[in-house]
Amino acid sequence: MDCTASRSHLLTRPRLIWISRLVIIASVACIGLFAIWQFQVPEKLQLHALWTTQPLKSDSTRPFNSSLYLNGAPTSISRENLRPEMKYITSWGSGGWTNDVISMINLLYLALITERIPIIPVFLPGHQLLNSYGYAGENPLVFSDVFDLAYLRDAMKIPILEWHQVKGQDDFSQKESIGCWSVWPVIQKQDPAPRKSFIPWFLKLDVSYTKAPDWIKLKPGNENDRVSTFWALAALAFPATRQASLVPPWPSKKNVTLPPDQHLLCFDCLYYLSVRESDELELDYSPAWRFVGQHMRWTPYIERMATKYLRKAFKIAEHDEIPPFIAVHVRHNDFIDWCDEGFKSPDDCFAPLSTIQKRVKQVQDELLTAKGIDTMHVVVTSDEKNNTWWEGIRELGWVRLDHEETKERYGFWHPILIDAVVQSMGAGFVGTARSTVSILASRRVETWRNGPTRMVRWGRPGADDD
Ligand SMILES: Nc1nc2c(ncn2[C@@H]2O[C@H](COP(=O)(O)OP(=O)(O)OP(=O)(O)O)[C@@H](O)[C@H]2O)c(=O)[nH]1
Ligand SMILES: *[C@@H]1O[C@H](CO)[C@@H](O)[C@H](O)[C@H]1NC(C)=O
Ligand SMILES: *[C@@H]1O[C@H](CO)[C@@H](O)[C@H](O)[C@H]1NC(C)=O
Ligand SMILES: *[C@@H]1O[C@H](CO)[C@@H](O)[C@H](O)[C@H]1NC(C)=O
Repeated sequence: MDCTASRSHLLTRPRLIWISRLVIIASVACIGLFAIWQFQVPEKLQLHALWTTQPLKSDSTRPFNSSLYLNGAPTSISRENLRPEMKYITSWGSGGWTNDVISMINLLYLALITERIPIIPVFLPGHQLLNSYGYAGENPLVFSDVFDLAYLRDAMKIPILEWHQVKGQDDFSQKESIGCWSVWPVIQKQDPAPRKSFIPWFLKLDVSYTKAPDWIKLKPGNENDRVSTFWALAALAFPATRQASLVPPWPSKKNVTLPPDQHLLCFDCLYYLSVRESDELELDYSPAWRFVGQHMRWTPYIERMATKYLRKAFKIAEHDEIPPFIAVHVRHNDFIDWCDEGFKSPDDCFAPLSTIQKRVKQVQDELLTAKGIDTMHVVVTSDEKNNTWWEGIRELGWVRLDHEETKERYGFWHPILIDAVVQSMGAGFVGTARSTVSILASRRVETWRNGPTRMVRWGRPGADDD
């Protein structure tokens, strides 16, 4: 109805007052409802009041219009969809899930400092998992199903695209050739070829790589350190340094040779990146963590799922509050390859439960002293399959999540996704030194919960003794 109709007839003075009152009451109610709604996003999860470090208020209600940064809907060839006046950057994952999450953190930070629009690919199972899990294109995990992309865009104040918005991933999408930089053969010497990844295959990209210059390395000539610096790679995004660094490209699978693309800048591997020292993500000043990683909040979907698993583990009814707890991550299996010489058996190499218990106690004491919070509840997540070991966990009165049917019911990725979210919900955290899973979990607990953390050292008997 047109609001101006019959105006003079309706608006006598007392009516006007009534209407303005109604309008005020309605607005107050709306604002109230909005405030409650805003507040209820975290409340809905029934997290304990301890978790005060809430995310900044997201403007996620405003839909992101990807066509502002693309020509339109996904096209069969990506360059048809890229806008000529804008610049883009992308890269591929090629490791386990956590490694690939770190690569995406690095991609986003590189996008920030080069002022390019990042295009994020899906996560695919890594090479090492291929034999046990069938073919690589199975189970692609979309970044925005796990990470709240609207929140991340707001926090980073940059547009962020995903590949499925750029290029169709159906049978009609075409294989296209593109030139990318290759970092991998520069930062290590065992493998002289570009880093292998299933992502170009998944995206139907036929890549011709150009070997990046030697000066990208943080420690030139040091073969034991694979790190290159953010700004070395960023420099290659600009015309003069790029031009000065060009060498003949390797031919692609389709035997096409192309120099590194300037419109859509791409790298084979962005896992090993720092600004000033190796293993920087663990350190307080890490810009990749501060400008990107800390803003990669979970989607409500995956957070709800983790909460459901926690409730079941603690035997808590659906709407009851989850008590504050200590999250523990114990990494075993292939870490046996990294044990000290002469201690390559699990019992010699990995920390015994008594050591983990000691660290848990320290975190509990710290929480009690600093915040007056009693955290008798302990949740253990691990890649360990040995039931005798888990029996030891149970005897300590600690709980585990029931992943008996997780993969079958929800899919390939869900055990580690749910475990990572649960780890990040701890009031405090105890992890395994040198595990990227533990490193990200401890950064999340420190940043999001202001919680104490410890890393248990391992490699030989007594490795964690002070
Ligand atoms: N469900 C589950 N899986 C785990 C856990 N810890 C490790 N894993 C598995 O082991 C894989 C380790 O691969 P990444 O995530 O890339 O980590 P990594 O660098 O190989 O090993 P880390 O240094 O521990 O991270 C994970 O992706 C999981 O599949 C855990 O606590 N729960
Ligand atoms: C998105 O942006 C495009 C291009 O500016 C515009 O035509 C379109 O109407 C916008 N869509 C929405 C839903 O705002
Ligand atoms: C690839 O292309 C080059 C140059 O066009 C040609 O000399 C070479 O024979 C081709 N190689 C293959 C395997 O087709
Ligand atoms: C299983 O774990 C127990 C307790 O940690 C250990 O003693 C045993 O050797 C392990 N068994 C295997 C097959 O690794």
